[in-house]
Amino acid sequence: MLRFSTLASLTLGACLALPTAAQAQDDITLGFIVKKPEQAWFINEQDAATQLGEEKGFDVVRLAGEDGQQVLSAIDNLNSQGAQGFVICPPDVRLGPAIMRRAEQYGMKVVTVDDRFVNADGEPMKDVPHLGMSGYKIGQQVGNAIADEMEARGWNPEEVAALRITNYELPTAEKRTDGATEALLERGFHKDNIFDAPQENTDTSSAFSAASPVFSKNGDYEHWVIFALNEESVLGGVRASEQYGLPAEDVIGVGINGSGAAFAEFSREEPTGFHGTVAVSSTMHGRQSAQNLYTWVTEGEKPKANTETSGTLMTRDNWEEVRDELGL
Ligand code: FCA
Repeated sequence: MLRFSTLASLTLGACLALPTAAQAQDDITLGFIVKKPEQAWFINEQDAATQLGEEKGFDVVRLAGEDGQQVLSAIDNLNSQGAQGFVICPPDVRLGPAIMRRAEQYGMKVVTVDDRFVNADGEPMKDVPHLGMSGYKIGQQVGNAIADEMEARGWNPEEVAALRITNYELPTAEKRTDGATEALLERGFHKDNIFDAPQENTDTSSAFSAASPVFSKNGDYEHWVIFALNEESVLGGVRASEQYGLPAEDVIGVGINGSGAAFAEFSREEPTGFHGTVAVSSTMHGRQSAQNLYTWVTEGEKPKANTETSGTLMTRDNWEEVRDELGL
């Protein structure tokens, strides 16, 4: 009796084990690592990827990678969870080669979102599929939106200064502020009236610190325009202009992203110097990059080397409409 039941349970165990093992082969786990896990843009990207996973039946592990060490631990962590690959917006694009080495050790597939890896020569790592904004074009939209609003307010370009918050270590940031600069110059902005505030990071506090001294050193200008790689940074500039004592009607800040940071600003009772932002669908960025990786893992089809997305100007007047159109 004892023997029979042992045998029976062994047989039963083997039967149960079979489907589990077969299923394990189909189980897909993908990581989604972001450089700024507290920013609405990245929360939304991770949410969208998680949602796609729920629809398609794969797991998404959301991780923070705020510096190189944290990214490498995140990859180790993913490996211990059996992940087949990950989407990443790296904290520093120059970490690309180190990140790829670690991922290759584990046989993981990698796609980048938003910020594209560069190699030791500073060139994009073209063999790692990427999805990101069309930085220069979106920058031009920013410049034109500022120029339109300057005209609407009847400002004389001679009396207008620009606070350009820059981040030249991040190629997409450089393209965005270059695009905005070119558009402004084409629209008659005075080159000598542009003042740089190099930020150390891509967030509001680093922009605020970079911007404050620029206002105090250039007190002669009546009107200011503000642009940067993203709206978080433009908001840092706007907060610095307020602290310096500039009224909202003398400031035109235009950002990029169209995330919760902009919605909160547009929802304030009184308008601020934050005039608008070029909104891009973070929902689409998160969903599409996860989809690309999933297709690669499950069907072996490597995604396109580079996908560039476009944007729509969002202001206090239309932000809810644009938000809904972009599925934000
Ligand atoms: C960069 C910026 C983010 C967002 C993203 C698309 O990573 O830091 O704010 O604009 O590109």
